[in-house]
Amino acid sequence: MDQFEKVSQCSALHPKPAGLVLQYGTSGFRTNAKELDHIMFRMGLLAALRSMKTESTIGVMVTASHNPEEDNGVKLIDPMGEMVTPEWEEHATRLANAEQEALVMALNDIIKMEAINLSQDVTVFIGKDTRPSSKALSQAVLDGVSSLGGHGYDYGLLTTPQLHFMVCCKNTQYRYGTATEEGYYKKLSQAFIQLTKHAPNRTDDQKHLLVDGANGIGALKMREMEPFLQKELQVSLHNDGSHGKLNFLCGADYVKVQQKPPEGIALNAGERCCSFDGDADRIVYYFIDSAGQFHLLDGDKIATLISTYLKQLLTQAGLDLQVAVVQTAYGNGSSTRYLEETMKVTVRCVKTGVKHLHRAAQEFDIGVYFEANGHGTVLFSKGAEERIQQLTVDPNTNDEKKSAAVLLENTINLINQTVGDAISDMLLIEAVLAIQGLTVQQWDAIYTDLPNRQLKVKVADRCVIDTTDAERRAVSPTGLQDAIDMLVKKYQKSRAFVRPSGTEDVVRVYAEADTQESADALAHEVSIAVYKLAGGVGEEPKQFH
Ligand code: G16
Repeated sequence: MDQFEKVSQCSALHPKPAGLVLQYGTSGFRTNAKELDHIMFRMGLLAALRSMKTESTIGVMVTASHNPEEDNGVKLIDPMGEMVTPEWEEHATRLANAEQEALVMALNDIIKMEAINLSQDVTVFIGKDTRPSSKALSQAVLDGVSSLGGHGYDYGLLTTPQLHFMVCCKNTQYRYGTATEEGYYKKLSQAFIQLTKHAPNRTDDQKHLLVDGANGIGALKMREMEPFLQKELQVSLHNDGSHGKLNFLCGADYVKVQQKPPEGIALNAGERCCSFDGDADRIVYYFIDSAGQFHLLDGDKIATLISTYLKQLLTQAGLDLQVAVVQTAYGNGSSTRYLEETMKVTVRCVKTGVKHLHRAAQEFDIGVYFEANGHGTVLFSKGAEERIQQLTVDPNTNDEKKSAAVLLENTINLINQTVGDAISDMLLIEAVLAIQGLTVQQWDAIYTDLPNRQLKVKVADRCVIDTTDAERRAVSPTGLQDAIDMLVKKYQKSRAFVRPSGTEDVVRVYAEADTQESADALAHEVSIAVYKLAGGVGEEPKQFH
């Protein structure tokens, strides 16, 4: 039987519902798990082709991250652990939407377009999150890989960033680390322990952290990692999946959007707490002050903390490397102003989706990228890493410079440069706070966020909204941007934008202004404009409570 016959036969076991069309979104395909069996089989096929084309190991992660438990999705991982390229996203959409009888033809089109040598070996690493649907869906991926004669390795339960890490380790012949979970835990924990040696007098309070695991995979993996940390970080794990529902009233997305602590954690005033999302690639920090007020330290505050720390070390080491911060339209206006005006770092604004931030960050010596929702990491160019490394071994370097270079080297080892990683980011933040002797309150006080609000609007077809200028302006439907401009003018220090979500069937609305009341009112008014001008369905949007 030739390969295509085998694909035909196997795909009949994973049939596509006729007429169903799904788009490759912000981070891959994502929808109700019941609609995904054929998508997973086909992404197995695509990963096999990508492996042939790149002559490398490719990753496929079965997860819907922050979405509710009944959803699922798939993220494809390229050889260096980054997201697949835009051209291959198009191939993914074509393959996903080919009707059953046209699948082999669609496959052949990609093979021809990419000039793929079908005799090439195929290796695909597969991971999954804790959703009940993930087991069967990852089997569908494996079926897709094997129907093209490839080897699929099922690593079972993993966080998304662990799989990115392992793919990168494998393809760099283990220069990046060992391609196992243990390799991941060892690399990160050793770097963390080295860094905390520079903060020798940490108290028990400083070593203690509350973690909300979103009832997801991050909680399981945090528990596995704890022994490697040798009590240098003592975690109280909540929402660990033992009873609550995934992402329900907890997790990074809930905390960021609702601007309140998750259920399932009793917070004492001043206690440091962080929340992961469902696949542990996002993190936000927060605390309650003595007056009971909630303080959120989101991706913008994380980017500020880390870039300040890196800039100080570079100055101390005498290295003239350029640090830039990459944000999206959701970046709080105060953070952008602080970064540009006070810290004098270059700030770049790109479209939502870590794939866009990652590419922009690669253009700098050191690119710190974070979405406000807590999704991000730091990238060091090869040249920057080499210069730091040289300084650690140069006999002519003075002690102060050498010590800064060693800190930078350990910092690089602690960071998962392949993608945003809640566990790696958490350890980095803990290390930076310790080294700089900062409390969470002092970190929070670096600048004050402009009050803001995010809302969702249901419309018949969210694709009617098209945007430009890194999603800050809507070009369709007609009249929507004019309406937003008029509404924004009513408030002080105000800004608002709308964009179709790439992970949920909604339009997202963001507004910020000088007071919370104004931000809430503006977000509500913009939501109504979206509802009226972009085909809203169901009840008219209500103000946030
Ligand atoms: C994914 C992407 C993020 C993005 C988020 C929301 O996160 O990786 O970059 O910010 O979706 O996207 P949207 O607003 O288009 O729905 P995750 O953590 O859900 O994979």
